[in-house]
Amino acid sequence: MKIAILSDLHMGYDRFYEDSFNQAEEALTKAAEMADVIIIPGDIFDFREPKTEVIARAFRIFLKIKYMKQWDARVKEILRYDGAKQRMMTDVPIIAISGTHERLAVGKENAVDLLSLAGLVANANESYVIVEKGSERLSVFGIGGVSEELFAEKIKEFNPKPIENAFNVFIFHQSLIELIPHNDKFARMDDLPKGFDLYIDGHIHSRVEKSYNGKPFLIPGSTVITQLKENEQESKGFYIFNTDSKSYSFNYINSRKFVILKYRLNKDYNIRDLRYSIADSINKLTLSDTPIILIKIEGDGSKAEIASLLKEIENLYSNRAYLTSDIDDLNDTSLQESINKVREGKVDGLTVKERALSMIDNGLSSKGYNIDVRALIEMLSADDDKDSIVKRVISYLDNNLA
Ligand SMILES: [Mn+2]
Repeated sequence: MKIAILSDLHMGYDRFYEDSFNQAEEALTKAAEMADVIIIPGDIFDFREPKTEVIARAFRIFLKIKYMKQWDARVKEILRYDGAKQRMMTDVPIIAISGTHERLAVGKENAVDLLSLAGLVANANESYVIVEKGSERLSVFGIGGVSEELFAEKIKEFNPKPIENAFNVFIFHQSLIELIPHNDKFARMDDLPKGFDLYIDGHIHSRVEKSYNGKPFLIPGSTVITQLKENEQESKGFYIFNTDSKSYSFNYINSRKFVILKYRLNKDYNIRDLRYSIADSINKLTLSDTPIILIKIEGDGSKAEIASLLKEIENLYSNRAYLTSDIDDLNDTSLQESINKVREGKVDGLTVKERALSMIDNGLSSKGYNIDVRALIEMLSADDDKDSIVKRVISYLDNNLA
Protein backbone atom coordinates (compact mmCIF):
# COMPACT_ATOMS: atom_id res chain seq x y z
CA MET A 1 0.00 0.00 0.00
CA LYS A 2 1.03 3.57 -0.55
CA ILE A 3 0.43 5.89 2.36
CA ALA A 4 0.36 9.68 1.96
CA ILE A 5 1.40 11.52 5.12
CA LEU A 6 0.52 15.18 5.53
CA SER A 7 0.03 17.28 8.60
CA ASP A 8 -0.77 20.59 10.27
CA LEU A 9 -3.04 22.02 7.57
CA HIS A 10 -4.17 24.79 9.94
CA MET A 11 -7.30 25.56 7.92
CA GLY A 12 -8.60 29.04 8.69
CA TYR A 13 -5.21 30.40 9.88
CA ASP A 14 -5.84 34.16 9.99
CA ARG A 15 -2.59 35.57 8.65
CA PHE A 16 -2.51 33.44 5.49
CA TYR A 17 -6.18 32.47 5.35
CA GLU A 18 -6.48 31.62 1.64
CA ASP A 19 -3.09 29.88 1.65
CA SER A 20 -4.27 27.63 4.46
CA PHE A 21 -7.14 26.26 2.33
CA ASN A 22 -5.40 26.32 -1.07
CA GLN A 23 -2.26 24.56 0.13
CA ALA A 24 -4.26 21.99 2.14
CA GLU A 25 -6.42 21.27 -0.91
CA GLU A 26 -3.43 20.88 -3.19
CA ALA A 27 -1.65 18.57 -0.74
CA LEU A 28 -4.77 16.43 -0.20
CA THR A 29 -5.58 16.25 -3.91
CA LYS A 30 -2.05 15.18 -4.92
CA ALA A 31 -1.94 12.78 -1.95
CA ALA A 32 -5.22 11.14 -3.05
CA GLU A 33 -3.94 10.83 -6.63
CA MET A 34 -0.74 9.14 -5.51
CA ALA A 35 -1.71 7.01 -2.52
CA ASP A 36 -4.14 4.33 -1.28
CA VAL A 37 -4.41 5.80 2.21
CA ILE A 38 -4.03 9.33 3.62
CA ILE A 39 -2.84 9.86 7.20
CA ILE A 40 -3.13 13.27 8.92
CA PRO A 41 -1.52 13.46 12.41
CA GLY A 42 -3.36 16.53 13.73
CA ASP A 43 -4.04 20.25 13.38
CA ILE A 44 -6.35 20.06 10.37
CA PHE A 45 -7.93 23.21 11.82
CA ASP A 46 -6.18 26.20 13.34
CA PHE A 47 -8.81 26.58 16.08
CA ARG A 48 -10.52 24.77 18.91
CA GLU A 49 -13.83 26.25 17.80
CA PRO A 50 -13.52 26.98 14.06
CA LYS A 51 -16.10 29.34 12.54
CA THR A 52 -18.89 27.84 10.48
CA GLU A 53 -17.31 29.23 7.31
CA VAL A 54 -14.00 27.50 8.09
CA ILE A 55 -15.78 24.21 8.85
CA ALA A 56 -17.79 24.48 5.61
CA ARG A 57 -14.67 25.09 3.50
CA ALA A 58 -12.93 22.16 5.16
CA PHE A 59 -15.98 19.94 4.53
CA ARG A 60 -16.00 20.91 0.83
CA ILE A 61 -12.32 20.02 0.46
CA PHE A 62 -12.67 16.67 2.24
CA LEU A 63 -15.86 15.87 0.25
CA LYS A 64 -13.98 16.50 -2.99
CA ILE A 65 -11.14 14.21 -1.87
CA LYS A 66 -13.52 11.50 -0.72
CA TYR A 67 -15.32 11.30 -4.07
CA MET A 68 -12.53 12.19 -6.49
CA LYS A 69 -11.61 8.55 -7.14
CA GLN A 70 -12.47 4.97 -6.49
CA TRP A 71 -10.55 4.06 -3.35
CA ASP A 72 -9.28 0.48 -3.61
CA ALA A 73 -8.16 0.38 0.00
CA ARG A 74 -11.07 0.47 2.49
CA VAL A 75 -11.47 0.88 6.23
CA LYS A 76 -12.72 -2.48 7.53
CA GLU A 77 -13.14 -1.70 11.20
CA ILE A 78 -12.22 0.69 13.98
CA LEU A 79 -11.40 -0.77 17.39
CA ARG A 80 -10.94 1.31 20.53
CA TYR A 81 -7.71 0.73 22.48
CA ASP A 82 -9.60 -1.67 24.80
CA GLY A 83 -10.92 -3.66 21.83
CA ALA A 84 -14.46 -2.16 21.73
CA LYS A 85 -15.80 -1.89 18.18
CA GLN A 86 -16.38 1.73 17.11
CA ARG A 87 -19.13 2.93 14.77
CA MET A 88 -17.76 3.57 11.27
CA MET A 89 -19.00 6.67 9.42
CA THR A 90 -16.96 6.01 6.27
CA ASP A 91 -14.81 3.30 4.76
CA VAL A 92 -12.69 5.78 2.75
CA PRO A 93 -9.18 5.53 4.23
CA ILE A 94 -8.50 9.17 5.10
CA ILE A 95 -7.29 8.74 8.68
CA ALA A 96 -6.83 11.59 11.16
CA ILE A 97 -6.34 12.52 14.80
CA SER A 98 -6.83 15.88 16.51
CA GLY A 99 -3.84 18.12 17.21
CA THR A 100 -3.06 20.66 19.87
CA HIS A 101 -4.95 23.40 18.01
CA GLU A 102 -8.17 21.38 18.10
CA ARG A 103 -7.74 20.08 21.63
CA LEU A 104 -10.71 20.45 23.98
CA ALA A 105 -11.35 19.19 27.51
CA VAL A 106 -11.58 15.40 27.88
CA GLY A 107 -14.97 14.10 26.77
CA LYS A 108 -15.76 17.14 24.60
CA GLU A 109 -16.05 16.53 20.89
CA ASN A 110 -13.58 18.51 18.81
CA ALA A 111 -13.44 19.67 15.19
CA VAL A 112 -11.82 16.42 13.98
CA ASP A 113 -14.64 14.45 15.67
CA LEU A 114 -16.97 16.63 13.58
CA LEU A 115 -15.19 15.63 10.35
CA SER A 116 -15.36 12.03 11.49
CA LEU A 117 -19.12 12.21 12.32
CA ALA A 118 -19.68 13.63 8.83
CA GLY A 119 -17.94 10.57 7.37
CA LEU A 120 -15.10 12.66 5.93
CA VAL A 121 -12.25 11.11 7.94
CA ALA A 122 -11.77 7.93 9.97
CA ASN A 123 -10.83 8.92 13.51
CA ALA A 124 -7.80 7.05 14.86
CA ASN A 125 -7.82 8.82 18.22
CA GLU A 126 -7.20 6.15 20.92
CA SER A 127 -8.24 3.58 18.30
CA TYR A 128 -6.97 1.14 15.70
CA VAL A 129 -8.20 1.92 12.19
CA ILE A 130 -7.88 -1.28 10.15
CA VAL A 131 -7.56 -0.85 6.38
CA GLU A 132 -7.54 -3.59 3.75
CA LYS A 133 -6.55 -3.60 0.11
CA GLY A 134 -6.77 -7.07 -1.43
CA SER A 135 -4.70 -9.26 0.89
CA GLU A 136 -2.78 -6.33 2.40
CA ARG A 137 -3.69 -5.12 5.86
CA LEU A 138 -2.79 -1.87 7.56
CA SER A 139 -3.41 -0.87 11.17
CA VAL A 140 -3.17 2.75 12.28
CA PHE A 141 -3.27 3.58 15.99
CA GLY A 142 -3.35 7.23 17.04
CA ILE A 143 -3.20 9.42 20.12
CA GLY A 144 -4.51 12.96 19.53
CA GLY A 145 -2.47 15.90 20.82
CA VAL A 146 -2.41 16.22 24.64
CA SER A 147 -0.43 18.35 27.12
CA GLU A 148 3.21 17.35 26.71
CA GLU A 149 3.55 16.11 30.30
CA LEU A 150 0.59 13.72 29.86
CA PHE A 151 1.75 12.00 26.69
CA ALA A 152 3.94 9.28 28.23
CA GLU A 153 1.11 8.38 30.65
CA LYS A 154 -1.41 8.21 27.80
CA ILE A 155 0.80 5.74 25.95
CA LYS A 156 0.91 3.56 29.08
CA GLU A 157 -2.86 3.89 29.54
CA PHE A 158 -3.79 2.87 25.98
CA ASN A 159 -0.88 0.46 25.62
CA PRO A 160 -0.94 0.39 21.79
CA LYS A 161 0.24 -2.86 20.24
CA PRO A 162 1.04 -3.94 16.72
CA ILE A 163 -1.63 -6.16 15.14
CA GLU A 164 -0.59 -9.48 13.58
CA ASN A 165 -0.40 -9.82 9.81
CA ALA A 166 -0.64 -6.10 9.26
CA PHE A 167 1.65 -3.16 8.57
CA ASN A 168 1.44 -1.22 11.85
CA VAL A 169 1.56 2.55 12.07
CA PHE A 170 1.59 4.65 15.24
CA ILE A 171 0.55 8.31 14.86
CA PHE A 172 0.65 11.17 17.38
CA HIS A 173 0.95 14.93 17.71
CA GLN A 174 3.63 15.95 20.26
CA SER A 175 7.11 17.33 20.79
CA LEU A 176 9.82 14.92 21.95
CA ILE A 177 13.00 15.74 23.88
CA GLU A 178 15.08 14.35 21.00
CA LEU A 179 13.47 16.86 18.61
CA ILE A 180 13.26 19.95 20.81
CA PRO A 181 15.70 19.55 23.71
CA HIS A 182 15.82 21.37 27.05
CA ASN A 183 12.22 20.81 28.07
CA ASP A 184 11.77 18.05 30.62
CA LYS A 185 7.98 18.10 30.14
CA PHE A 186 8.40 16.40 26.78
CA ALA A 187 8.25 12.64 26.42
CA ARG A 188 11.30 10.80 25.09
CA MET A 189 11.39 8.79 21.94
CA ASP A 190 11.90 5.71 24.09
CA ASP A 191 8.41 6.24 25.62
CA LEU A 192 6.86 5.47 22.21
CA PRO A 193 5.27 2.01 21.90
CA LYS A 194 7.54 -0.68 20.48
CA GLY A 195 7.05 -2.98 17.54
CA PHE A 196 5.36 -0.66 15.04
CA ASP A 197 6.55 -0.52 11.43
CA LEU A 198 6.22 3.23 11.02
CA TYR A 199 5.98 6.19 13.42
CA ILE A 200 4.33 9.43 12.30
CA ASP A 201 4.27 12.66 14.29
CA GLY A 202 2.62 16.02 13.61
CA HIS A 203 2.92 19.26 15.62
CA ILE A 204 6.36 20.25 14.36
CA HIS A 205 6.01 22.46 11.30
CA SER A 206 9.24 21.53 9.56
CA ARG A 207 10.22 18.17 8.12
CA VAL A 208 11.97 15.52 10.25
CA GLU A 209 13.24 12.09 9.15
CA LYS A 210 14.56 9.83 11.87
CA SER A 211 14.32 6.23 12.90
CA TYR A 212 13.14 4.55 16.09
CA ASN A 213 14.22 0.98 16.89
CA GLY A 214 15.28 0.67 13.28
CA LYS A 215 11.87 1.75 11.95
CA PRO A 216 11.19 5.01 10.09
CA PHE A 217 9.99 7.99 12.12
CA LEU A 218 8.57 10.78 9.93
CA ILE A 219 7.26 14.31 10.48
CA PRO A 220 6.00 15.90 7.25
CA GLY A 221 5.82 19.47 8.64
CA SER A 222 2.88 21.80 8.02
CA THR A 223 1.28 22.52 4.64
CA VAL A 224 1.07 26.24 5.44
CA ILE A 225 3.57 28.56 7.06
CA THR A 226 2.57 29.81 10.51
CA GLN A 227 5.62 30.44 12.65
CA LEU A 228 8.16 32.28 10.45
CA LYS A 229 11.00 30.25 11.98
CA GLU A 230 14.30 29.59 10.20
CA ASN A 231 13.53 25.98 9.38
CA GLU A 232 10.20 26.97 7.82
CA GLN A 233 12.02 28.33 4.76
CA GLU A 234 11.89 24.89 3.14
CA SER A 235 9.10 24.14 0.66
CA LYS A 236 5.98 22.44 2.01
CA GLY A 237 4.61 19.07 0.95
CA PHE A 238 3.83 15.50 2.01
CA TYR A 239 5.39 12.03 2.16
CA ILE A 240 4.43 8.99 0.16
CA PHE A 241 5.45 5.85 2.04
CA ASN A 242 5.46 2.48 0.32
CA THR A 243 4.70 -0.38 2.76
CA ASP A 244 6.22 -2.99 0.39
CA SER A 245 9.59 -1.40 -0.21
CA LYS A 246 9.55 0.54 3.13
CA SER A 247 10.83 3.50 1.14
CA TYR A 248 9.45 7.00 1.09
CA SER A 249 9.71 10.23 -0.86
CA PHE A 250 8.77 13.82 -0.15
CA ASN A 251 6.51 15.58 -2.65
CA TYR A 252 6.33 19.35 -2.88
CA ILE A 253 3.24 21.51 -3.21
CA ASN A 254 3.07 25.12 -4.42
CA SER A 255 3.55 26.75 -1.04
CA ARG A 256 4.14 30.46 -0.61
CA LYS A 257 7.88 31.18 -0.47
CA PHE A 258 9.34 32.32 2.84
CA VAL A 259 12.74 33.98 3.06
CA ILE A 260 14.66 35.37 6.04
CA LEU A 261 17.10 38.22 5.29
CA LYS A 262 19.55 38.63 8.16
CA TYR A 263 21.83 41.57 8.88
CA ARG A 264 24.34 41.97 11.68
CA LEU A 265 25.35 45.59 12.28
CA ASN A 266 28.31 47.01 14.11
CA LYS A 267 27.91 50.38 15.80
CA ASP A 268 29.60 52.24 12.92
CA TYR A 269 26.94 51.06 10.48
CA ASN A 270 25.66 53.44 7.82
CA ILE A 271 21.88 53.63 7.41
CA ARG A 272 22.14 54.34 3.66
CA ASP A 273 24.30 51.28 3.07
CA LEU A 274 21.81 49.21 5.07
CA ARG A 275 18.89 50.55 3.02
CA TYR A 276 20.73 49.75 -0.21
CA SER A 277 21.72 46.29 0.89
CA ILE A 278 18.16 45.33 2.01
CA ALA A 279 16.60 46.69 -1.20
CA ASP A 280 19.22 44.85 -3.25
CA SER A 281 18.47 41.52 -1.55
CA ILE A 282 14.70 41.98 -1.95
CA ASN A 283 15.06 42.88 -5.63
CA LYS A 284 17.02 39.68 -6.22
CA LEU A 285 14.03 37.60 -5.03
CA THR A 286 11.17 36.53 -7.28
CA LEU A 287 8.41 38.89 -6.22
CA SER A 288 5.78 37.77 -8.75
CA ASP A 289 4.43 35.14 -6.33
CA THR A 290 4.25 37.57 -3.36
CA PRO A 291 6.68 35.87 -0.95
CA ILE A 292 6.83 36.29 2.81
CA ILE A 293 10.04 38.12 3.74
CA LEU A 294 11.29 38.44 7.29
CA ILE A 295 14.03 41.04 7.76
CA LYS A 296 16.00 40.27 10.90
CA ILE A 297 18.48 42.85 12.16
CA GLU A 298 20.94 42.08 14.95
CA GLY A 299 24.07 43.65 16.39
CA ASP A 300 24.46 47.32 17.41
CA GLY A 301 22.29 50.08 15.99
CA SER A 302 19.73 52.75 16.74
CA LYS A 303 16.36 51.01 17.12
CA ALA A 304 14.39 54.14 16.25
CA GLU A 305 16.37 54.81 13.07
CA ILE A 306 16.22 51.20 11.89
CA ALA A 307 12.52 50.79 12.73
CA SER A 308 11.72 53.81 10.59
CA LEU A 309 13.85 52.46 7.71
CA LEU A 310 12.02 49.12 7.92
CA LYS A 311 8.64 50.88 7.92
CA GLU A 312 9.71 52.73 4.77
CA ILE A 313 10.80 49.49 3.06
CA GLU A 314 7.59 47.71 4.11
CA ASN A 315 5.53 50.45 2.47
CA LEU A 316 7.66 50.37 -0.66
CA TYR A 317 7.10 46.62 -1.22
CA SER A 318 3.63 46.28 0.32
CA ASN A 319 2.06 45.16 -2.98
CA ARG A 320 4.78 42.69 -3.88
CA ALA A 321 5.61 40.87 -0.66
CA TYR A 322 4.44 40.13 2.87
CA LEU A 323 7.22 42.01 4.63
CA THR A 324 7.78 41.66 8.32
CA SER A 325 10.75 42.46 10.54
CA ASP A 326 12.42 41.48 13.77
CA ILE A 327 14.77 43.81 15.68
CA ASP A 328 14.35 42.12 19.06
CA ASP A 329 18.02 41.10 19.10
CA LEU A 330 19.28 44.55 18.13
CA ASN A 331 21.28 46.24 20.86
CA ASP A 332 19.90 49.80 20.86
CA THR A 333 23.00 52.00 20.65
CA SER A 334 21.06 55.28 20.64
CA LEU A 335 19.89 54.51 24.17
CA GLN A 336 23.18 52.94 25.25
CA GLU A 337 25.19 55.92 24.02
CA SER A 338 23.13 58.49 25.90
CA ILE A 339 23.40 56.41 29.07
CA ASN A 340 27.18 56.18 28.63
CA LYS A 341 27.52 59.94 27.99
CA VAL A 342 25.57 60.76 31.14
CA ARG A 343 27.64 58.26 33.14
CA GLU A 344 30.90 59.71 31.89
CA GLY A 345 29.76 63.25 32.63
CA LYS A 346 30.03 64.20 28.97
CA VAL A 347 26.66 65.96 28.85
CA ASP A 348 27.15 69.66 29.79
CA GLY A 349 30.35 68.53 31.59
CA LEU A 350 28.29 67.42 34.60
CA THR A 351 28.39 64.18 36.58
CA VAL A 352 25.17 62.24 37.09
CA LYS A 353 24.78 63.62 40.61
CA GLU A 354 25.41 67.21 39.56
CA ARG A 355 23.09 66.84 36.63
CA ALA A 356 20.30 65.46 38.84
CA LEU A 357 20.75 68.28 41.35
CA SER A 358 20.66 71.00 38.70
CA MET A 359 17.51 69.40 37.21
CA ILE A 360 15.81 69.58 40.63
CA ASP A 361 17.07 73.14 41.12
CA ASN A 362 15.71 74.22 37.77
CA GLY A 363 12.41 72.50 38.37
CA LEU A 364 11.90 74.10 41.76
CA SER A 365 12.92 77.60 40.73
CA SER A 366 10.71 77.45 37.62
CA LYS A 367 7.79 76.87 40.01
CA GLY A 368 8.88 79.80 42.14
CA TYR A 369 10.43 77.92 45.05
CA ASN A 370 13.63 79.23 46.50
CA ILE A 371 15.16 76.06 47.94
CA ASP A 372 18.82 75.13 48.04
CA VAL A 373 18.66 71.40 47.26
CA ARG A 374 22.34 70.87 48.14
CA ALA A 375 21.78 72.36 51.57
CA LEU A 376 18.69 70.18 52.03
CA ILE A 377 20.60 67.02 51.13
CA GLU A 378 23.36 67.95 53.55
CA MET A 379 20.79 68.40 56.34
CA LEU A 380 19.22 65.01 55.55
CA SER A 381 22.54 63.18 55.50
CA ALA A 382 23.83 64.76 58.74
CA ASP A 383 25.27 62.37 61.33
CA ASP A 384 22.60 63.25 63.89
CA ASP A 385 19.51 61.74 65.51
CA LYS A 386 16.38 61.41 63.39
CA ASP A 387 14.17 63.81 65.34
CA SER A 388 16.56 66.74 65.19
CA ILE A 389 17.16 66.16 61.45
CA VAL A 390 13.40 66.22 60.81
CA LYS A 391 13.00 69.37 62.96
CA ARG A 392 15.80 71.14 61.13
CA VAL A 393 14.43 70.22 57.67
CA ILE A 394 10.88 71.30 58.57
CA SER A 395 12.08 74.63 59.86
CA TYR A 396 14.23 75.16 56.74
CA LEU A 397 11.24 74.38 54.46
CA ASP A 398 8.94 76.64 56.62
CA ASN A 399 11.31 79.55 56.19
CA ASN A 400 11.91 79.07 52.49
CA LEU A 401 8.47 77.98 51.17
CA ALA A 402 6.66 80.97 52.64
MN1 LIG B 1 0.42 22.73 14.21
